[in-house]
Amino acid sequence: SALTGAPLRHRAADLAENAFCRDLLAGLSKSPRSIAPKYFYDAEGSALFDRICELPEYYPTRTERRILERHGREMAAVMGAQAELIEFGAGSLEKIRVLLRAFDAHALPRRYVPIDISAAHLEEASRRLHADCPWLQVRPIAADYMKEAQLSALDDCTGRRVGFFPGSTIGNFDSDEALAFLRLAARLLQGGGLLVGVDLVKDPQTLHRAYNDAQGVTAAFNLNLLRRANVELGADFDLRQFAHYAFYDPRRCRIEMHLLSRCAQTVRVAGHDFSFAEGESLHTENSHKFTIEGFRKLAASAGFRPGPVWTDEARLFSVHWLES
Ligand code: AVJ
Repeated sequence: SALTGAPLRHRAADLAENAFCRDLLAGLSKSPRSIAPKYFYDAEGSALFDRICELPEYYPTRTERRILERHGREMAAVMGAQAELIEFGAGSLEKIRVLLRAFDAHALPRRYVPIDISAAHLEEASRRLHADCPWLQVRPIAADYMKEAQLSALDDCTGRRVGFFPGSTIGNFDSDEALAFLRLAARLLQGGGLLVGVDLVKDPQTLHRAYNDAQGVTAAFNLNLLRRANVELGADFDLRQFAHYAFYDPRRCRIEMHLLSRCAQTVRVAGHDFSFAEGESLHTENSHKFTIEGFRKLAASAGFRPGPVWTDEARLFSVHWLES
């Protein structure tokens, strides 16, 4: 077994900078202004997200890890032996280590295929994982997993496919996108299934604190988007003139993150000027929270058969097995 070379970079992934430029210009041109949260994850943003996961206030990562530790054997059983294990938005490849420990030596996955938009971070993490688990074939794919055209490398995965989508990344999507992703996953994983982590609706204070940490790491993560625009697109955002703003909207069951302009100012991005009024927002992320039943209904409407669900005692977080 081997780490099969450098990540297969789809041409479109090499053009990620252009996609960022195009989407940021479009997002700044509309009202209200917004940008997709996938652009948080350059090298610096990925490192900041890893720090968020360690924060005392940010319960999802730690809670999901405990659920995986406690119920991993049941999860490994439904995922089955010799599977092609595909992870969507794999990040630092930390959670898969927890899941892999739960498999019996004779029932391991055949191969692990992490997909992530952050090519350099993925390459480095894949190398580390393979060094620690030399028995595991690791085949990273640097791609945007929402774009089916970038997933042609999956054609080689001819065995039974099972998916892993932890961390409640699904919460970043609006309901149309979540449905589109689940439909795509159900098709890609036909005959197997998807193990997906889903953050749950809970008291607003716990949610608020998780996105407004005392150390300001989440604020730095949010503001890093502007730093990235300055570095990659030659924009001239003054990071001191924007403020991190995150709140829970209980009617929509979601956290919203914004960057608020601290004053009236004009910013130049790739040759275009954008004026911000004092207090004007750039909406950077939604993070939806679900009920267990609500999520199962969503999965069923996308063509999955919802299976077992695992949670922690406080019901902060859930992990679902969906058959496809
Ligand atoms: C990786 C999308 C699950 O929504 O909680 C963490 C990202 N944003 N703190 C989340 C995030 C601010 C995270 N997800």
